[in-house]
Amino acid sequence: MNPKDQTRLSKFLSLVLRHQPEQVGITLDRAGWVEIEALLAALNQHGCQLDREGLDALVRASDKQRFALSVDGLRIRASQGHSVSVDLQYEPQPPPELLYHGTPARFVDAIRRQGLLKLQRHHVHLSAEEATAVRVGQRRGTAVVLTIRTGEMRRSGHTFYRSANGVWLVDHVPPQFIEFPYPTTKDE
Ligand code: HQG
Repeated sequence: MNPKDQTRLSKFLSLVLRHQPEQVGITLDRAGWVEIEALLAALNQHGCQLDREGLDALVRASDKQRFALSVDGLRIRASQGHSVSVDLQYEPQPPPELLYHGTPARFVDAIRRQGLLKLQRHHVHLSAEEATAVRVGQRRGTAVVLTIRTGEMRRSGHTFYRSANGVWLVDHVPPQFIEFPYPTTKDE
């Protein structure tokens, strides 16, 4: 499969496994898993040619390891990013002292007032690497990287989780724990 087709398929798989399983007529279990056989049959019925080998290649190639296979290799789920109601059952974990969040410059004013909100997702997503935060913010415009005092947040009672692919997850980041770069610009 060429890289362009692989990206297109990976995006569609993210859509199905995180947001709209009903698009291909499947349901996820409570922890977000689906039987691979059922998924492939459903995808093929909806005009998406993919076999087990192709799926395995796609899972391996995902730059952010977006998808996880069950230990027995029979089921698959997205590791994070859901809007459908699932409980991924990650154990709480102490975060490093600082984590990063990349956002487009135009959201910064609202974030100063409200902190980081999870909006449609189940959690606010934070990364350990600044470079990752830049990439996330750049998806929608000029990226501003916020530094989050996550150690301090944890000591004040906030619970953190880490997804199978290394994304840090938390319910909300109140503004007092956010360091904003200065000056921030609204230019896009
Ligand atoms: C912003 C991708 C205004 C927030 C990425 C973000 C990530 C606010 C946007 C993953 C706000 C939500 C998640 C507030 C937060 N006012 N804007 N109070 N609080 N925001 O996509 O973190 O490729 O739901 O800054 O790489 O951008 O899909 O979250 O800009 O890991 O695997 O509202 O999605 O991964 O956007 O991205 P999102 P995100 P995948």
